[in-house]
Amino acid sequence: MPPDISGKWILETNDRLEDYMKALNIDFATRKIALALSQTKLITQDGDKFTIKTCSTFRNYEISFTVGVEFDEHTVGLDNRHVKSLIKWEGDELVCTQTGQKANRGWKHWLQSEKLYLELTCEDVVCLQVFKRKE
Ligand code: VLZ
Repeated sequence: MPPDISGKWILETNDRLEDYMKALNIDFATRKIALALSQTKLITQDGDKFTIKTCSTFRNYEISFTVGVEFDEHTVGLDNRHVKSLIKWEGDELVCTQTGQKANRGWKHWLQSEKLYLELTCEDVVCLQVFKRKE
């Protein structure tokens, strides 16, 4: 059984988010706002079907997918690119590959000591976010 990452998660720490946003060519103003704000992840998980909502007071971003089924992702409000996204379980890690203009792009989620981890990768930049459960 894969781990259950569903729930409401609040950002606790952020490492290299600005570099990740720069690698995606996200503009200066958006980067400064995004860095200053907290983020909340709202995740629903029903078997292989997921919805992940990344929420802030500034902007929200949502994806829905089925594990193992590639889909067209348009990163509206982030870098506004079109990528082909494929998400799979690799052991206990939920791993996304985003194929498109940017090399080595993707993310992974995993649980570790009650925390939700997210590694966001683009080119040579790896951003690490740690979330804790929100009551
Ligand atoms: O999450 O890829 O949980 O889509 C920076 C946010 C990047 C800028 C966030 C501020 C990327 C706007 C989130 C707030 C919405 C991401 C995936 C894994 C699911």
